[in-house]
Amino acid sequence: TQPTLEERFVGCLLGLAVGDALGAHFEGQPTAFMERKYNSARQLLHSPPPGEIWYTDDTQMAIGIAETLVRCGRIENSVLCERFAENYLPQRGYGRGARYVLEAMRAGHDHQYLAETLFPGGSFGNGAAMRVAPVGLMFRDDHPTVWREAHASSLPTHVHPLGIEGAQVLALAVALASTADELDRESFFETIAERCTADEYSGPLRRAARLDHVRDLGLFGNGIEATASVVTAIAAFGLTPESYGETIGNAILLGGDTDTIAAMAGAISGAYLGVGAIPSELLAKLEDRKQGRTYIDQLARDLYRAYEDS
Ligand code: 8NA
Ligand code: MG
Ligand code: MG
Ligand code: MG
Repeated sequence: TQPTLEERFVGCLLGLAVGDALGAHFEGQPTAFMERKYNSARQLLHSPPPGEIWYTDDTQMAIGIAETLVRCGRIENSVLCERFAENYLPQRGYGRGARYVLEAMRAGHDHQYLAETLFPGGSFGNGAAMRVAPVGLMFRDDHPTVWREAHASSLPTHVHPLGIEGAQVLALAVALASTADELDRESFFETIAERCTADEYSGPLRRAARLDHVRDLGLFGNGIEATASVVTAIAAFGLTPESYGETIGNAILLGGDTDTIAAMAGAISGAYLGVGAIPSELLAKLEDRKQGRTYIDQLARDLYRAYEDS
């Protein structure tokens, strides 16, 4: 049976958080280490780390975006910055540039100038893409709006065209996944690729449509640059659309930026399959204080209601 749309909203946000929190255990590990430790995604999923799993900046910032959409119905820059700054906890593990920008935001300093000058041309890290999934849900019926609002959601920290387009690509993947009843892989990848302006995305997206073995997933990259992680996450989903666990497991087995790639892949998979597809043992391990599991579940339902009312 198909998940309801509300279950897809919840699946997307909790799928993002669980991918992030499980992936965070392996962040920065070389691929070879992961391959020695685990034979398969299934094995990784069946022997998760003991105790609670804690999410990182990826989920924390996705929460800020969802809160903004619930409150405003669109990306309102000042509200988004307020949510990012208020939610900011350095121990969640933010990117180097993001940390400077968010600390300036929090202190009431000129954070936009920093975002534009810290790196030449702005940041092309995957930080805009890792948090953008709620935008894909909210504007799922209207691709040009997904593209425009994903752009707006990037600007507080990521002004580099490749950082922005990475977020646009990921948001559109979420929008399409939340709409599909049975994934047509070819048209899924083509619909995203044809909206891209950067060959760095359209080329790999078209190759990902033809990916047929998990051993080739790593060819799309496992780094913190948006161009080395966004298509990887979408490709992990495209390889095993029927399984949330295999999707995030395969993403994590790549090593490198595991929390972020699994967060992005988990958000798409959850939007497609609904919250019921997230293994309950994993979901039960997700931290549940303050803005934890219960909060994220409710936030996703609030976002669903905001979507229905729009
Ligand atoms: P960001 O904007 O600081 O970008 C991340 C990194 O990408 C930067 O620190 C640079 O090394 C590099 N970079 C980005 N743009 C440029 C450029 N124009 N020229 C040269 N180098 C550039 O942060 P972000 O929000 O994009 O990063 C997201 C990542 O940070 C995610 O993986 C997330 O999980 C987090 N992260 C956390 C830890 C941790 O401390 N646990 C480690 C790595 C990443
Ligand atoms: Mg992180
Ligand atoms: Mg990361
Ligand atoms: Mg309506």
